[in-house]
Amino acid sequence: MSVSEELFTRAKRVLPGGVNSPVRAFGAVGGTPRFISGGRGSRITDADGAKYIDYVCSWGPLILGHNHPQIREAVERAVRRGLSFGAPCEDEVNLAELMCEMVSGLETVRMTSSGTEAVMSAVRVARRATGREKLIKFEGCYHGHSDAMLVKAGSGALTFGKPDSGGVPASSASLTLTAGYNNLLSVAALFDANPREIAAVIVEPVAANMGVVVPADGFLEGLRKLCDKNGALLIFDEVITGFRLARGGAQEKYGVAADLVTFGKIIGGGMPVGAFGGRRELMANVAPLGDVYQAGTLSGNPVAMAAGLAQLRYLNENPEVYAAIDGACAELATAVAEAAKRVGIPVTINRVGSLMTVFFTREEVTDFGAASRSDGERYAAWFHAMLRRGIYLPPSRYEAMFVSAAHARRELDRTVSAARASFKELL
Ligand code: HOZ
Repeated sequence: MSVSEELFTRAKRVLPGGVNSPVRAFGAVGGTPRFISGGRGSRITDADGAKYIDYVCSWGPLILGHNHPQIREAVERAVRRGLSFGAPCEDEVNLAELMCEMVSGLETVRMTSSGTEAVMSAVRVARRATGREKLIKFEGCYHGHSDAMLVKAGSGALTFGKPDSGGVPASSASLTLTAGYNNLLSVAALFDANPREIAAVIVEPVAANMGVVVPADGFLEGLRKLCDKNGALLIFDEVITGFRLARGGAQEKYGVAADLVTFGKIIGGGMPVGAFGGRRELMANVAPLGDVYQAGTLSGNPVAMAAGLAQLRYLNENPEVYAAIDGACAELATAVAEAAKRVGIPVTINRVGSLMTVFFTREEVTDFGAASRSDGERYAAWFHAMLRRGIYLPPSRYEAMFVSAAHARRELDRTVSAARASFKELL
């Protein structure tokens, strides 16, 4: 029995399903999850000592790779000062200032401990500001696990075939209306059917929790117009895209301004952090300024703030990182597509910047329907064939692959040759 197998056996006795977040259980691909003992650069090592080139990168925050020296040193310095105060600290101001400098339209932010909390609170602000209760989200988009967002949700919910969660009161789910991603007509129809009732439209500007799905030309602009026309707020969930697609995230890349933006793990450099923010007058609804209650002992935690600040400072001072990781991911997507073509395996690869997904399908994947028609069994077989060759992919076809600044020529070449051999194994 491997160490990971032993640990998983023990874990299943004390953790539901042996994990603390469902996708990690390898339920969609089968087999035993690898328990990770360390990471450096693009590589992780499991409890049995096996090394992998990692394309999960903690689901996105590790844009500079694992254990980046500048972030580690910032954390070490912060730890020496203390772990948590439950009181304001300087780095939360520094981080908030830097975020507002990097993201246009962001005037005030509130730090949280996760993206889930950030979304939950942004939605509350939108409801308060508009005096309306209903929300529009998109089928296959994932915005964390608050009650209102577990309606036709992506990510782990989709991976385990439960886009609508148990335990969510029907009354709260009924306030969340779902539209089709890239389908503006479906959004317009919901506005028409619910006049002056929609508080906000929330969207992943690049969907990355049903696999990567690219926003069609005009989709995000169309949402902006529909929200303006109907007096609703537009919330961009940039938990994955924020500070990854560009310094200013998807808003900068696509030139569309949201009213409220949510951020996640990337602003913690690997530590548990989230945030939501937007225009000053909207955020003035948040306690203690306004009556939208939102709080957290570990919000603005000094160690997490130090890590996030070090990472964002690096990105701000070295903007060439973006061109480098986008180029690396583009090259990878092209080479993997060619490898599949050479052996006659139909794949559709969706990529935006340093995010990509390999869908086993002949169809274009522009929405949840197409993503779900891709071949999940083939993905699972490919996942394991790659894992055996030392490449760690997301253990679900409904998640994104993340390329970091530490994925250099050697890693890309190794990944492509592993992909070639793995595709052949699927024949
Ligand atoms: N839902 C997360 C990815 N979109 C996975 C979280 C985790 O398992 O760490």
